[in-house]
Amino acid sequence: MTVETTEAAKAAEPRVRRVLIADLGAHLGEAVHVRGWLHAIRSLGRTNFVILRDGSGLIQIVTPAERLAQLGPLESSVAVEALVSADPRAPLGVELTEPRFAMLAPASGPPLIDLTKPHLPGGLPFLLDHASVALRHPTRREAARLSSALVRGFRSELEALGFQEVFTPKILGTATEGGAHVFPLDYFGRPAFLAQSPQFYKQMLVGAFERVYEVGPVFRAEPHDTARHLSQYTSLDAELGFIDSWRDVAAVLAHVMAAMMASAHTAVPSVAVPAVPETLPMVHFQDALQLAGRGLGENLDGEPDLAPAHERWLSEWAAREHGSDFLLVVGYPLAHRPFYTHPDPEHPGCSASFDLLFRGQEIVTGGQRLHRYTDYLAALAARGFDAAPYQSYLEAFRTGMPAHGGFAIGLERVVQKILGAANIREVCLFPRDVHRLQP
Ligand code: AMO
Repeated sequence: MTVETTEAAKAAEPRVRRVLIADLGAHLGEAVHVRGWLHAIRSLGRTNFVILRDGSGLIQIVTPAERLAQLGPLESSVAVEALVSADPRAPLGVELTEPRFAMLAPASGPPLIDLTKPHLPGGLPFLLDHASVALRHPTRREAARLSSALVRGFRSELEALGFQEVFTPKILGTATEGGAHVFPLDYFGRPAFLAQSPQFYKQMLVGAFERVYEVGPVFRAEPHDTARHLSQYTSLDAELGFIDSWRDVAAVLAHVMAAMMASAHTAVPSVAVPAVPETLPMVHFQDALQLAGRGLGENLDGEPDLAPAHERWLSEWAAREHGSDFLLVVGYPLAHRPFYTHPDPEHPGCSASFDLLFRGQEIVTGGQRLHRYTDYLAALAARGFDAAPYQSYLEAFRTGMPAHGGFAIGLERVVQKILGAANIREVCLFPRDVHRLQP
């Protein structure tokens, strides 16, 4: 049997419809046409196995020795006609036998990265530099599957709750989360910025739709070269009107988080996803400082924020005290939240806002917003900001804007913590950071 040409493979295509590897179990005893990449070749004594990989999975092909020599280098793409035979040891319960291979696109040589091992060799920078090859490895594709499953859960729960999906601009005339960490750009001769968040737009759209959500990229000119900061990440935003307090927002967040985890569990059963308590355990910011301070033997009185070490300690505390991987820290000092944040009427100087910690890391920020025009003018003035650049945003608050609030989930941080990845870049297909602009 010879390796057919690409033309011959094309001519053969209509005769046998292509079957995806994940679906082969349903074709036991049938002759099938599959396509994929030559993932690995294993020889066990007199038996040789070609492992073929397509977008859906891996399959073992029992291959006579004389046909092995005709195959191209690993990672070549090929078409295979073969018989689906039972193999109780295989994950799908089947293997392929009696194969006929046709070359579709030969690799020009052995792949730069050895994809045949259970774990990818090479350090993270090397794997990121060669992402187009490294991402072919099954372990590197897990994060992408998990990300899309989490987004599906986010969307479906919010749709069920009557939220409208919206798509807002990513080129803005003003910064939304403060002037630092913003990417400036030249917009036809005028200064503009890449959106740090859809914050202003989701608030304005509460006036139109009452409940809105968005899944989209946001940009932060993060100078920090840390394991949890990217310059571009995926923000899962929601905003809703007619709330009584930030507690209504936190309740929606708990539902959404549970739906995201359920969706992840269904789509990627091999990954252990955390249980989400119906009511998220919470601790007030001041108490969180004292707890973490005592726990770590530090005096944190008067600290404006929790450092990463404190977040880690608080998460361990929540796991011990509440049996929860999640902890809401509520009531951050108002002075350290963005100007649109609503004060907490019950705690002077504190904001009606929260962060959600998950396994030692902040993954969500949310809360109630100011909704009266005059409150916005006062908040901007208190920070020494000129109100003029914000006029089109502020217009919404002159026109009967109800009490409202929302939250934003950092998708990559959630995936990082579910998978236990040491670095956020491991779970992002093509990360952007202070050093990385390629690929
Ligand atoms: P915040 O700025 O806290 O809030 O961002 C919300 C969430 O986004 C994630 N995040 C990041 N992830 C990766 N790399 C980064 N550089 C990065 N920065 C932030 C975190 C964080 O919790 N408008 C508000 C949200 C709101 O109140 O609705 C905002 O953007 O998971």
